[in-house]
Amino acid sequence: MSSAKSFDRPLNRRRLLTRGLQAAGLLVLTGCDGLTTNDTFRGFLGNTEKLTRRVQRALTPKDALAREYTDADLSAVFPANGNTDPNNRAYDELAANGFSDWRLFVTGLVTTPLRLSLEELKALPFRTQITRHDCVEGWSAIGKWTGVPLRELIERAAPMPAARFIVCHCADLDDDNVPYYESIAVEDAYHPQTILAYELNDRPLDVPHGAPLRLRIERQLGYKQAKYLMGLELTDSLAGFGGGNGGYWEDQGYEWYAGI
Ligand SMILES: Nc1nc2c(c(=O)[nH]1)N[C@H]1C(S)=C(S)[C@@H](COP(=O)(O)O)O[C@H]1N2
Ligand SMILES: [Mo]
Repeated sequence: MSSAKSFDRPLNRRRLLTRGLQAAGLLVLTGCDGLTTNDTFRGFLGNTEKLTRRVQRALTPKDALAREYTDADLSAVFPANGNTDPNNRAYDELAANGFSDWRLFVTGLVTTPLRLSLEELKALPFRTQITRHDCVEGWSAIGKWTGVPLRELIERAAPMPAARFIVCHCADLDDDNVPYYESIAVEDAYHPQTILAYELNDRPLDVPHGAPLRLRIERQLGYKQAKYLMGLELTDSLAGFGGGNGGYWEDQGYEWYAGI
């Protein structure tokens, strides 16, 4: 990612689109039956099922699902972006052992802190989802992700009432040795498509794509999809982490929520 300029336009366009869809949903909610029989309007929505989905999105935007695709839609190549090797000796040692000594820590404002091996994570319920990744640099790719729903871990850790954010601590450092980190709202951990992925396209996650574990939070932009996870920390404030804006790119001016 070179400059903030390059992503201003796509973001604004996305916001406009979202507003348009919400407006469409709200229009239907006003109960104007005439609209649903109007051919032009119908054509725009496609069919009743889509109509229902859009109404739901307007009603409960927090629960709306990102679109899911099929195997036939998978991108031939899923690019690796940002840091593609953590540049960190401790990580290299873990990778050399096939991550058998790696542990994911869940700490902070939780009743039961967790320390989980990859094997333990793989023994938990899992979800597979084929979704589109959108990077603000202007590329997208469709990939199949398998991993443990973050909800499974957060429920086990039992957040304290004060917990508002989950900070993702990553293993990688940039060329100036600044660590990558990200954060999400605790409530977004309960979204069904928020998973900690250990497979991409039916294969164990490789180093360029974030081995051994990375976040997938499908209704948010590429930079929220934290790779090289080492720990999750629940907190009531983002002020004490990095530059205090909730993430590596956020500290350089990017938007925190980054919704698509
Ligand atoms: N730890 C870490 N996570 C990261 C990054 C990174 O540099 N380090 N880059 C982000 C960006 S900008 C994008 S677009 C995606 C790229 O994921 P990919 O390499 O699997 O395509 O990871 C995101 N998560
Ligand atoms: Mo990105």
